Amino acid sequence: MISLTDPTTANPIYFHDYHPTPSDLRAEVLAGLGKPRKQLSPKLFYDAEGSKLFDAICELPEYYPTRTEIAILREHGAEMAQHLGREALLVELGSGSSLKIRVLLEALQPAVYMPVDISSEHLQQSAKALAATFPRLEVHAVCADYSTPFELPVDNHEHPRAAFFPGSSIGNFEPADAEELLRRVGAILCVDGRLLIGVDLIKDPARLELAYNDAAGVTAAFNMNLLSRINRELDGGFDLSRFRHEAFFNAEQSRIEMHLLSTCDQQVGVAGEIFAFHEGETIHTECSHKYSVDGFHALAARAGFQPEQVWTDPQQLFSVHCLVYRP
Ligand code: AVI
Repeated sequence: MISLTDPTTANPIYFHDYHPTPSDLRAEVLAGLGKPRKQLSPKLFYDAEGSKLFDAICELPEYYPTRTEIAILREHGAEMAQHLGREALLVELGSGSSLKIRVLLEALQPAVYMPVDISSEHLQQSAKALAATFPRLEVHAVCADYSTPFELPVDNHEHPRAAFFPGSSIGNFEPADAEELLRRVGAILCVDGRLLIGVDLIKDPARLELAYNDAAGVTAAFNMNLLSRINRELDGGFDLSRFRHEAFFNAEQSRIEMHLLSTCDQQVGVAGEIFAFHEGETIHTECSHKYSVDGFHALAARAGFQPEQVWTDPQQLFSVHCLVYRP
């Protein structure tokens, strides 16, 4: 553990580096493109350019989840704070949107804030910025991959434990993996710990599809950036004019799927290997699962969580759940 405490701010900031294994881009891409149905993990979207494009997506008029979740947090923050408890130890899985955590920190006033993120730089920056605005807060920034098992660096139980997992990031996991992730979150929270989690709701497919096919083409650029990234980092030969973004709602699986579609028969070299594409073949790049309130409760129950409260917006676009861990 190292201290990042800034002498100009009173509160202590600690940095705990668990040295998460860096993902092997080459191995992941070659394995994904080598599958009979080509597939790449959505984790690969987030290089510097992809992260910028994702921030731009969150501002789009068609992409309702970010704005709607923030409105729910603003409207019901005080009630959420009552559920999570006073003087809590608040773990945030992925230190993503600083606006969401600020709204929650203001309402909750926890004793300890523990952001967990794989990116050391992003984590340290946001921990310092938050510490500066919340001078009573003790901050423990944990550099770890929350999608794999890890333990909290502070192991006392003097504070009620709570976790915050916003943004419907849970939707990017296959339901079985989402269940496994929640089980691990439960192990961190211990019995009676609370999880505040944002989940995008099933709705009119046209509305969903618009959110992933915005008029300005930002989501398309976000998806296509994966090919540019492979070109940049793995000496790839993708001709971007021969692929296009595709996003649609798969009703049977209740998920938006994003693909990169080859518009012709072609061969592409990546890291010294050649991959053949036929016209219309796709690389499946993302699933974004959508849930009903009851459907999500059923998944959470399988992981040992009981529903305590759920808040939605007037149009029922998005939900924020408070779940209690009682396996
Ligand atoms: C990060 N995640 C919850 C977003 C989503 O909606 O599934 C990623 C995204 N993909 C395209 N637009 C946004």
